[in-house]
Amino acid sequence: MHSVKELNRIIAHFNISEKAYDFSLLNNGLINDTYLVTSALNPQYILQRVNHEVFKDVPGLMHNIKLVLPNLADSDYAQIHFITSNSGKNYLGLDHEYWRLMTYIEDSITYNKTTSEKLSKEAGRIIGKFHSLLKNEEISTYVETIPKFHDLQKRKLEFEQALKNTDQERLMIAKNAITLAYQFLEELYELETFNLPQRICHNDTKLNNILFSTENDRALCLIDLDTVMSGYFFYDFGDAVRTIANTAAEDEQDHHKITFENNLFEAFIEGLKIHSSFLTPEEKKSLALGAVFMPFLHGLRALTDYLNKNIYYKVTHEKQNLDRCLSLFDFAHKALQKKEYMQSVIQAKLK
Ligand code: GN1
Ligand code: MG
Repeated sequence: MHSVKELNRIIAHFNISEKAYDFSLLNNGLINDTYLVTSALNPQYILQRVNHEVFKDVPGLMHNIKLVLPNLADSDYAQIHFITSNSGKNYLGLDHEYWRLMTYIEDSITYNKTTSEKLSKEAGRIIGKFHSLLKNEEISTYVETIPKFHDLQKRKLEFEQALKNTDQERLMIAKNAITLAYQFLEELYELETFNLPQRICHNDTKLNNILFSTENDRALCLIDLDTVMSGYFFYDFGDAVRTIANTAAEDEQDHHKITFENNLFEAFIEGLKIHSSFLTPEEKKSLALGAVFMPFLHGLRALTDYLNKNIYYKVTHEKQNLDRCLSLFDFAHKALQKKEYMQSVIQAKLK
């Protein structure tokens, strides 16, 4: 946590009018530090310190954001502007840290979970919109800022490395989760057999990365463009489904509360349908398994981090990564039971 004095010193390096600003920490992300910047009680900007332990190539990441934004300039998609720093870049490098300043979109809100079909449908619509605006992007002009970010083999290797390095106590406590991880790995190899196009993806399309209007519940745009780079559409699909069809928190310990809600899933597909003409038949076939894959992959990463003593994600308690893993595995299991159902909904609606 930075002091107001420090934050004012940082913000002074950006091309904005000089005022005394106030800052409040927004606690949603697990990686970066995000502050809401206000003046005279009015929200004005979002200031972020980018975690360069996680994002090893911040200039590359900001290059990707610069490339992607003009494509998203559409009357039906809200625009986020990055304020230039006094060196003319869309970020500031200062004392070995990286900062960026973005415009605040008024009358907007994010949700960690929802039971609303309207919001679920809107989430599907905006993700389809994002992809249809980017469908012609030249993949090779984007930097792969976290190589193989959602690659199963990479995450499996990291998990096995963590198993070797961890202590006996953690191995005992995580015993169930480790057994479950190996069972899922068997299930998911099928995904590697699909022939899918690489796309510029958001790569972190959980519900709380979608901005909604407070006035009419319309989805405005996707936020958190840190992981915009190449990927497969089922990544963005699966990340959305795991946070929309499931109304429980990512680290919910009471697994009875973790459910796969058919009505929210169907509403999401209804919304996606509006902008789904870019999808290939093979991509459509990959989606149901994608909704199992993404919660599993995030669960595996959380388990790996638990075994590594919480060096990657911010945690509020020692076992939070393990709780997150078990909750995500539980949802992955519930999604797997709905695989045929998901396939039939997708087939019927995304023609
Ligand atoms: C991390 O910090 P945040 O919430 O934007 C993670 C995502 C996970 C998410 C879990 C770069 O994102 O992959 O889905 O936590 N981002 C990175 O909620 O690892
Ligand atoms: Mg993110």
